[in-house]
Amino acid sequence: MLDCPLASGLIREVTLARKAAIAASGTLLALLPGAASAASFWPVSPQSEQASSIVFLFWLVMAIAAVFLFSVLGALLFMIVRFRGRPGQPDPRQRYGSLRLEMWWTAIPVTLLVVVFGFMLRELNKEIAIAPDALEITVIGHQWWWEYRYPGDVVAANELHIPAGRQVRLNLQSADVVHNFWVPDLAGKEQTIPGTNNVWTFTAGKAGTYDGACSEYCGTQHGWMRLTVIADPPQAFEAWLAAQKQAPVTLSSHQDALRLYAGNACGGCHTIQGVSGGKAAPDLSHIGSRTTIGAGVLPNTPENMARWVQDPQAVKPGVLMPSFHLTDQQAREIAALLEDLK
Ligand code: HEC
Ligand SMILES: [Cu+2]
Repeated sequence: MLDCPLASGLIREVTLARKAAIAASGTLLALLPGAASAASFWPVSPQSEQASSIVFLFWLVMAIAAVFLFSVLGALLFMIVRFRGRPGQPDPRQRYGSLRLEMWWTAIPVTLLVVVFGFMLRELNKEIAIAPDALEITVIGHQWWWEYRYPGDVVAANELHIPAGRQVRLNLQSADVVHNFWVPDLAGKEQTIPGTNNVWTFTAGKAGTYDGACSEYCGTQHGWMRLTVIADPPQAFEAWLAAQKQAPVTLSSHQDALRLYAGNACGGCHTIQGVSGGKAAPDLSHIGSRTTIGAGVLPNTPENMARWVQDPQAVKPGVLMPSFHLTDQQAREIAALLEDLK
């Protein structure tokens, strides 16, 4: 039988399919720890009223869908077994159209949609209500990082500090292409569109750190356009804001680094308060106090800072910052300066 080309071909196919299935399940297992560590992207762990609204709607629709899924599958299974063809049986009576049935299966979905729409309107109204004491922050999406502008000329990047328990009113804008601001535990997604101001509000229920990301493809490094929201207790937030207004004090001990900073025209793109006023790139006045570099691509350590400054194109290919081919020594000096800017 194995001489038959069709049969041996089939056996080969089946063996291949089995191997592929085993490989695929292995990959899935390997992915599991990764899936677990991405827990904060699980949409069902809301930490704000707004995210709770979304989760409520999510479960409502899931529940309705589950009821229908199981009743349709159950009915199908029943029919398959109960009315299966038996030997010698004639064809069953055929039916063409039934006005009564068609009315039912139009009326039920319409009612369901109206009910879901009603709930959605209720939640939406909560979502867009702006509290009188809301803190207004302008969020500007850039390829591939986030700029935040607070009242009182405070500018920060990538890590958004907010006061816990107080509503924030974000003005979402873009410097280049469409991006999408998304922090799953705190709110739904909202776009940043060039030339448009999209208002977005949420209130972090409790202090904590919440992961987010750009969720609309915006160019090669879209995947490294992460963001973090840090909800501080109100007093800690005020202290943070006050500290941001202070120009860095340790500049004088980094004269060589400042010369390199000027010589490589870093200040044409970057701001360091009291040194340069570039607007095209993240404000570096307090870069030393951020936890990551390059919108999440590297943890902020002195070694990583030197790596970034020396060759950002190697760390985040395509990034809109040129590599300056600095020597190791030069990169370390600039990194020491930057790490000191708390
Ligand atoms: C042509 C404009 C430009 C110049 C010149 C430039 N950069 Fe940048 N830089 C950028 C951009 C854009 C980013 C944001 C990259 C990203 O995250 O996608 C950046 C990011 C950075 C970051 C990380 C900031 C953060 O918040 O994570 C550091 C540090 C940095 N640059 C230092 C320097 C230094 C030091 C120089 C000079 C040697 C320099 N840059 C020159 C455009 C520039
Ligand atoms: Cu983006």
